Amino acid sequence: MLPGGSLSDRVRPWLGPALIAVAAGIAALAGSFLAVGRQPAWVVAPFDAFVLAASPDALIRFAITTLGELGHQLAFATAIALAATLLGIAALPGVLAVRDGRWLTAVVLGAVLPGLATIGLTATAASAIGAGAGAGLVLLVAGGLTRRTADESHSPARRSVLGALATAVGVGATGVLIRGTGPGVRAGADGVSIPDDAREPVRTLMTRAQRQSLDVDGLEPLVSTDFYEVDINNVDPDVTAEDWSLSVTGAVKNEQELDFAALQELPFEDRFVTLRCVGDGLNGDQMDNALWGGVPVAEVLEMAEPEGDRVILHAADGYFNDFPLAALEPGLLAYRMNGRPLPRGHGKPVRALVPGHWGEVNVKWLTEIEVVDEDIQGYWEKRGWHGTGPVRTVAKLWQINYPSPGRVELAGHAYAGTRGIDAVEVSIGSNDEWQDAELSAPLPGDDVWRQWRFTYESEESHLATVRAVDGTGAVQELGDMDPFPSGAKGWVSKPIEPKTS
Ligand SMILES: Nc1nc2c(c(=O)[nH]1)N[C@H]1C(S)=C(S)[C@@H](COP(=O)(O)O)O[C@H]1N2
Ligand SMILES: [Mo]
Repeated sequence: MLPGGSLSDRVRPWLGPALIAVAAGIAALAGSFLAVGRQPAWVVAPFDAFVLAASPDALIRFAITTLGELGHQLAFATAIALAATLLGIAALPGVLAVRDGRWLTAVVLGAVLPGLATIGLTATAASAIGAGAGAGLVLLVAGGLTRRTADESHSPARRSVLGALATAVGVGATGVLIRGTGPGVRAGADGVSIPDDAREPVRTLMTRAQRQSLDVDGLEPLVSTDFYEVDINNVDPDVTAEDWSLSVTGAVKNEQELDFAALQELPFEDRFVTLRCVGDGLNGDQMDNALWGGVPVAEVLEMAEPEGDRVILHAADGYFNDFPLAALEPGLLAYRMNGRPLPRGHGKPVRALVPGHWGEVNVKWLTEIEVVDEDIQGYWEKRGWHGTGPVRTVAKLWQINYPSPGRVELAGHAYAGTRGIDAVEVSIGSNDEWQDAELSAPLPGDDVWRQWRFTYESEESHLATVRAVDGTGAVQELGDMDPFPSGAKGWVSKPIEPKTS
């Protein structure tokens, strides 16, 4: 007999138990999901954090700039595979008991060990009970089918392996059916609708944004309907207002500790603020606007009396970022968004908004403002990004319409942080003749985007290019289109194919 043959003879008896263990692992993570949903207590969450911590920076950068959402999904799939493997290993003593025909022992071990592993990983009883029940159910089915076939070889029969896998799939499908696959709460899906119980200033400002939005087919209005989300988590922190507090520490005269009730006592402001990620592609869509409500950071800083000139903002997900205190001073501690409590995906209960700066310093799930007098490296700086400063100027070309033969409508949004947008210019065909686009009337605020629209006649294929001019008169920069490391530079160009009939 060939050596390969004998090897496969030695491997084969283990294949059944291994598959049952994998099924138990999958059912455990599915049971945990069924019990707690896509929450930090889900047993996959700690694996997700591990995958992120263990990934080389270059890989993370590639995932963010090149793969985008797919990068997140790959990391997530890795976390799920790791969780299933570890929980499967935990279930292995139970699986071996199935093989030995000790059904009851199998179910008890198969439930208790993955349950204990889950308690250890998440410190949450509900999650552990879900995991234990899922894995236990798989062993119950596998054991039942093994016993009934009374397999002489004591190797689990094919039907018990299939039964185990089917059970795992069943638990998983039930979880997805009941909990859905999205994040705990879909943020901003109904962002633009004004809540019935909206305060009067919110109603007025949101109505104004609706009225001032240019009427262009397919173009996002001035308050984003689907606000982008960028963060280091696949499972976002879930911090309740009751559990939240903010401390102001470090180089300050009076350290502060503020709970949510105390924050709500302080003066409140409604502000339109646009955010853009430094990783956003030149014509990408990681740029959005909302009406935020919260407390000016200055209120809290005044009580603390800072004695340093830089701050580190810390968050519940371990994220942190450092930048000049002067940039934070005009900022907002936001706890409302478009007339509703701040959604989980955008930093519930409180996030920082830093006027005119790249998204990454707008720390979500904010827990601490640490004043320092030295320059340290924040989360993304350690990974090679330079995204703690003011945003670059950009005009997006997000919509191309052909309303009638020979007629072309171009439109998009333009943003330059606190410099504001003075003009958007369009060039048709060549880059030496620029014409002014129509702009939406400015919304109140120092850090808000504008929409632009340009309509013209043409019957030939050509290239259209757009660029913005900021409030200081500076024209949008040309340069490296790659967002890494300090934001995409360049002008957006698109091929235009007018309808001729
Ligand atoms: N705690 C925390 N805050 C964070 C991040 C994060 O990963 N963790 N990501 C930052 C980045 S890179 C961006 S672009 C903005 C995005 O905010 P949004 O998800 O509300 O659009 O949040 C910033 N704040
Ligand atoms: Mo970002």
